[in-house]
Amino acid sequence: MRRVAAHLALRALALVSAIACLPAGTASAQTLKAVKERGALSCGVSQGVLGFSAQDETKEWTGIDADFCRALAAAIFDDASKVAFVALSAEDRFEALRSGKIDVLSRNSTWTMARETELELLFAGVNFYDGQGFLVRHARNVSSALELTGSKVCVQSGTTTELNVRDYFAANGMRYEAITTATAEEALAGYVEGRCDVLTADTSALHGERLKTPQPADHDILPEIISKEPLGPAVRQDDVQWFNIVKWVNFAMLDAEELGVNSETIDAALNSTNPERKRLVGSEGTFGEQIGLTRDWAVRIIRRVGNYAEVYERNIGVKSKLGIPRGINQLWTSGGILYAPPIR
Ligand SMILES: N[C@@H](CCC(=O)N[C@@H](CS)C(=O)NCC(=O)O)C(=O)O
Repeated sequence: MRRVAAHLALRALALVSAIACLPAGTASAQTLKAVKERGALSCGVSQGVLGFSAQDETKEWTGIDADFCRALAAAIFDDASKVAFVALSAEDRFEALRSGKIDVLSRNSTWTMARETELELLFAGVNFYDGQGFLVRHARNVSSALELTGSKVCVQSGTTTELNVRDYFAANGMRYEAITTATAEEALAGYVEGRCDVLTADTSALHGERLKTPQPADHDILPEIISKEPLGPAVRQDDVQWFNIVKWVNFAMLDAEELGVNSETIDAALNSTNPERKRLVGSEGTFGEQIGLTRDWAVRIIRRVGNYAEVYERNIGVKSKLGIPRGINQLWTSGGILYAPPIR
């Protein structure tokens, strides 16, 4: 009896020390393995926000968030097409991530404290600094949001938008009636069909929604930006390796822009003697291996998807249909606030 008890105690001790000796992160490093075994990344996107994640006429997903999914797939598989896009409403997105239905959420989602503390998620960075605005008919003759008292405001549920509009009207002592809808499509229909006289959303999204109205030129985005909406990819809290992969894929695209490395100059960059470029492309150091990827992880991203500027310009930049200038989404070296830590 005593020998059995001693044996059990020894086994328990061995188990405890085995767990204690595991390198940090190993026990939870499941997501990358699961993605590789599945052969595709499961990436949560929106149901259709132009420039961010929306299907084009050929059902191809486009936008900076869709391209971020592709950048992750490129880093992992050296193939940007290995993405299963999962379209999610604002209400459903976080549960889809928490339950494991998706590996990462790349869907115009604002990094807030409660989404990390209450929903137990982690934002891996910011790929667009946005802010909330208002769209109104030009014919209404309004030039400031402070003139909107008494308005019916269309807004989507499950968003920060819904909370900010409440704060804004209360703070300014103004009345309004919220017409809350489950989808962006219904919110826009409510606005176009006159059930509400104002549409509120992230300003970048309003540019896209305006393009969907019958006469875009008949609608104005008011000058007030009433909130901070740092948008970026989110992951679960249980896998530090995966968190680092998602975080550094975003940073690599920004660092590549800063170092002047893009999809056209990537081959030349492989022979660069500049120390920062060498670390980016992996001709020096083992940074990719350290996050569970390959030495050429960033090369794969840049070659197959592009650096941040390329992704921005083709999806939302001034030459795209949306035509949104870089503004604060310039790199810090050009007067903006995008600043990625160094690869070193
Ligand atoms: N950034 C805000 C708003 C995000 C959001 O869901 N905006 C709506 C309004 S444009 C949207 O993307 N709808 C598209 C959809 O539900 O698929 C948040 O994270 O709560």
